[in-house]
Amino acid sequence: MTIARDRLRVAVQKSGRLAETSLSLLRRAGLSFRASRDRLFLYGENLPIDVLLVRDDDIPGLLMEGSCELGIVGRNVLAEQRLTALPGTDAPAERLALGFGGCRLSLAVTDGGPITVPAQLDGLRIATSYPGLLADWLAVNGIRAEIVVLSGSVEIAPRLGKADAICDLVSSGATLAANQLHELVAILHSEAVLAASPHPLGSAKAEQVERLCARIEGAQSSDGARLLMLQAPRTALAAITRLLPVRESPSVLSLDGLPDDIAVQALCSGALDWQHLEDLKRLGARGLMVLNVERMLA
Ligand code: PRT
Ligand code: ZN
Repeated sequence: MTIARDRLRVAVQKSGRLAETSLSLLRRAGLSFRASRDRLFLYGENLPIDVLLVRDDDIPGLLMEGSCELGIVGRNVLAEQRLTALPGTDAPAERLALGFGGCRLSLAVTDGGPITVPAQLDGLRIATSYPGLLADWLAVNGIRAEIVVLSGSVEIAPRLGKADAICDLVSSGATLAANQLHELVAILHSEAVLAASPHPLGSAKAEQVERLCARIEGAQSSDGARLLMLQAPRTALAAITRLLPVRESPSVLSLDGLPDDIAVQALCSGALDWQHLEDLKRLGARGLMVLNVERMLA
């Protein structure tokens, strides 16, 4: 099925943990928007790309029915949808990992309780909002447990006597600790991902998707990227390169009238603090300059 709609549509969480960062990522990819009156739609002003603001749980369904071509959603939601979808239906695919909204889906048990390893869950009850992912993990690990499906407040199930363990999202671990629970094992590592509709796209839209993905990757890689420029004796190059948190091979240029010297341009990630610069200077570098990288395109 080819989708008959000219503009690309990206589904994004309306409010919640992923909402703000998802929109700021799209803005950093160069998109600008105008909100509709009902605030459910953001019209792309400079590219034929609109944003639909929805609940995160609705995003896989919107991709499957073809109402949106792309969506930003937790891998946990996407993977659960894939495992619980009707057989024969095409599931949306993860296109890019986006590096925010990090968390893990973990099995957790009561502090000081008898369960210390997952195998001891055999024959017990586990409360979760992720029955698909939990059932899959239990099957792979040969554990037969009863899955108690809850839509929220999973962490209080053991105290209410509804379950012997839980399987829930954890980020800092504070919620588990506040409920006298601790992690046994993480069954899925999650983060926000760009997911794509399984439906084939026409060439114009496919091109827009590629363009947006390249821009998002560029926006991600320019985060924390610095360009270091310096001059140094040619003999110091190897020692200088060893000191740098380089992302790729530095460019080495010759200097007019100075055959024994070079200019180096290196794309670096992470901190390039005063100590780094002083260490480079000690190796003979001079004219050191660190520049923030505004935009990158691979
Ligand atoms: O309204 P809508 O349905 O859109 O939002 P929602 O309430 O279902 O989702 P939301 O905004 O809570 O989470 C959206 C996505 O953020 C999730 O699908 C995950 O991919 C990701 N994410 C990252 C998290 C967490 N971290 C997280 N800590 N989602 C939920 N939690 C909850 C967890 O369920 C538990 O209750 O936070 C609690 C644990 O946090 P810690 O820090 O105490 O460990
Ligand atoms: Zn939700």
